[in-house]
Amino acid sequence: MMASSGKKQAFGPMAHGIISMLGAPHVPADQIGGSDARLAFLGVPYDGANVCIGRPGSALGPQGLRIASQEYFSWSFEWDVDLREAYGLVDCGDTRIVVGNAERTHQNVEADVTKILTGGAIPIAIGGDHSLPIPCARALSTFLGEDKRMGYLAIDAHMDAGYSVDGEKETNCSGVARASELPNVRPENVAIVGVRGSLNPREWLDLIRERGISMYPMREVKERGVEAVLKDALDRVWDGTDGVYVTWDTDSVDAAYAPGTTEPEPGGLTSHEIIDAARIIGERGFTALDNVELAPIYDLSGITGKLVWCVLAEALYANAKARL
Ligand SMILES: [Mn+2]
Repeated sequence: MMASSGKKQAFGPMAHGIISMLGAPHVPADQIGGSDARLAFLGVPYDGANVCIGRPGSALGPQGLRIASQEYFSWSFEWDVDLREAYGLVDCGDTRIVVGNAERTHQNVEADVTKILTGGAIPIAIGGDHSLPIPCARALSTFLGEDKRMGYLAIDAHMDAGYSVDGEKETNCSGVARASELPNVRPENVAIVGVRGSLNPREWLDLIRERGISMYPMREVKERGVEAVLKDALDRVWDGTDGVYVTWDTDSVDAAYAPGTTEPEPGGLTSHEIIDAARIIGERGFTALDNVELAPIYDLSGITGKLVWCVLAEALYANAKARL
């Protein structure tokens, strides 16, 4: 449809057909290689590795984010970038979940993320609980190869440095522990931003200190500002590395701005700050990205889903402007 100016009209029906991320076409992960996609969303509706916290619900995260994304257009006046045009955006749908088995579910995630990477697209994985970066970072590590180096940035209220929980190693609080064990990840290229509160047991801090991982607690973010801290953290994860995995836990945001998460924590980033952080990360670049622990069942006004979409979109707009 043409607008009166003669240009293609953007204000058409926003949501129609099958609900996908931003209404993007559905392209299965194994067909990314034959498509023009440069960025692919992958849903992982799984919260079965949730061992550290009391509330389920993040399995509905991908569905919730797809619905929230329907509220937005793909073009932003602030960036003059159209996400669907810039990235040939697609939605791979959801990874096949193996009920009751985190390892086999993670194998499926790893296979799908590997297909997206080898197909030439940036994977954006949507959880699901915070075990999600374990298979995703493993896929990126293997994709880069042992002769290349990889950085890992976590934005999270929690250190997630649990070596194991009751013998389980692929849990929602082990992401940083597993990432820092990957063969081409050096601990000095691992950084965590936004940690706060006493849901962080002593042994997690011990592991972080023993391995030499950088942590920027929320108190430091408040004192120095999100821009200064993010720039330091990005300098570390990009120092001598060939790719960076970014994992973003919704609970890094203050509970007042992001109630729709499994473990809402007070005293976190404001919505302004997390959007700024996304812009800074997008400008510096990322090789793969996730969002985890969005739990629509606690998101009574739908604001958390909208925030998660806006933050991801900001990172993608900034990345497109800087390098596409
Ligand atoms: Mn967390």
